[in-house]
Amino acid sequence: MERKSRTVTPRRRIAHLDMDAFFASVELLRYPQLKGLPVVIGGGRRKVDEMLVERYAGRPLSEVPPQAFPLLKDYVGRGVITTATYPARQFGVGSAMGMMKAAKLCPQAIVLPVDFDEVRRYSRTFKSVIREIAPLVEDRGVDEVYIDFTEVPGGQREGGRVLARLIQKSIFEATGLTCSIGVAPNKLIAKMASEFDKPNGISVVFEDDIQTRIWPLPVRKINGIGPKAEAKLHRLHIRTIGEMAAQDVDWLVGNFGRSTGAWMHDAAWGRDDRPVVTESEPVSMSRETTFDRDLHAVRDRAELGAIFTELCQKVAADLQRKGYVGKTIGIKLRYDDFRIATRDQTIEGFTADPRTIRQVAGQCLKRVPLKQPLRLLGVRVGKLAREGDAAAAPPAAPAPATAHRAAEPIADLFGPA
Ligand code: TTP
Ligand code: MG
Ligand code: MG
Repeated sequence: MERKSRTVTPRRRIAHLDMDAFFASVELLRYPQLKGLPVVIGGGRRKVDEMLVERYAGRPLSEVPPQAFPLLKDYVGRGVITTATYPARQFGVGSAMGMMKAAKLCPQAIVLPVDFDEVRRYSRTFKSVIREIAPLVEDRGVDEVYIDFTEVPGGQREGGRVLARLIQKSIFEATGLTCSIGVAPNKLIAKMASEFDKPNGISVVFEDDIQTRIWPLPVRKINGIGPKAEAKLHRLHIRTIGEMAAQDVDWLVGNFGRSTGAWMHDAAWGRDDRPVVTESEPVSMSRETTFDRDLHAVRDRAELGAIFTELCQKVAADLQRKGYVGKTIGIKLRYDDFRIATRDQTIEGFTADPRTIRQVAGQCLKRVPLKQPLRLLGVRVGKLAREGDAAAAPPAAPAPATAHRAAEPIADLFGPA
C-alpha cells in the first residue's frame, strides 16, 4: 500500500546557539579568579598550569593570584589570538588578530593556551544538555548548533524565547558556561540573530522583522558571504543586506552566476528552508537546484527532465555513500513567484536506487500544478534507515507497472499533469 501525504507543518522556529568566548570561558572555569579581566587565548602550548602549580605548590589553581599569570606584553613569539574574553574585546582585541598587535592594544591581558581536551569535553556536555531538551540538533562545530524548535514543547511560546531561556539556564547549570541564542523562521536568520545580543543573550526574530532588523546589516553578516563576495558587492556599491534585497535577481545572477546570484537574492529576503539535520542520524537527504532562468514544464521539458534525473542520481549517491536507504520520496518546486510546493510518497520498502527514486519522484511531480514557470527543483528521500538495519524489510522492488513507467521518456513526466 502506498501512503501519500501533503505535509502541513506548524510555523517553523529554528534556533542557532553559540557559546560565548568559548575557549576563554572554558579557561575561566579553571581560573575563576580571572573573571572580569581581559584574557586572550593563543600562543604555543606552554604549560601554564604546571608553571603555576610549581610556583604555588600545594594551593588549588583557583587560588593562584591573577598577578601570577603571564601577560600579553611579555609574550614573545608570533601566533594569532584564538579568542578573547568580552573584557578584552573592549580593547579591540579579537579572534585571528596577531599577538603583537593585540599586545599593543591591551598589554595587560592575560594569555592562556587552549586546552583542546577540556574544550571538547565541554562541547560534548553542552550539546547533550540541549539534546535532552530538544532532540533535533545539528552540530555546527565545537561551540555552535542549530536546534529545531518547531515541534518542541515551549518552542513556539514567545516565538521560542521560553525554550531558549530554558536551554540557556540548563547549560549554565551543567557547565557554568553562557551562550547566546537566536530564534528565527530559519537557519540563515537564526545564525545572524544569535549575534544580536552577545554575550548571554536571546534574540527572537519573526518574518516581519526582516526589513527592520536584517536589512540594515552589512552583507558579510550573511553566513556564506565571505571576504571575496563582500569585496565584489562593495565594488558594486552594495553594502547592506537591504541593498542586496533591492537588486533584481537577474542582476545578481549576472554578476555572481546562477546559483550564487539566486541564493543571494533568497538570503537577502530572509528565505531559507534548509532543514536542521542531526549528524548521527539524518532525517532525510535531499538535493535541490535553483535554475539559471525560470523553466517551464512544457517549453523546457528536456532540460528539466535532465536536471530532475541528475538530482535523483545525486541523492541516491549521497544515500549510498553514507550507507542509508529511505522509504519516503519527495519533490520540492519553487515557482517564479517564490511559492513552494512539496509532495511526497511513501513506498513499500527501503531504497537508495536512483531509478526507483526517479520513478517515485516522477509520480509526485504529477500531483503538482506545472502551468507556472519554475525557479527551483528538489528531490528528497526521507524516513531513512541504516542500510544494514533495513535489511529485514523487503527491498523496494519496482512493480511491473512502475517498471513500465520507468521506461517512459523522462520528458513526459514534465507534461501537463
Ligand atoms: P566563535 O564562536 O567564533 O567565537 P567565541 O565563542 O570565542 O566568541 P563569541 O562569543 O563571539 O561566539 O568560535 C568558537 C571557538 O572557536 C573560539 O572560542 C575559539 C575557536 N576559534 C578558532 O580557533 N579560530 C578562529 O578563527 C575563531 C573565530 C574561533
Ligand atoms: Mg562562540
Ligand atoms: Mg561559534
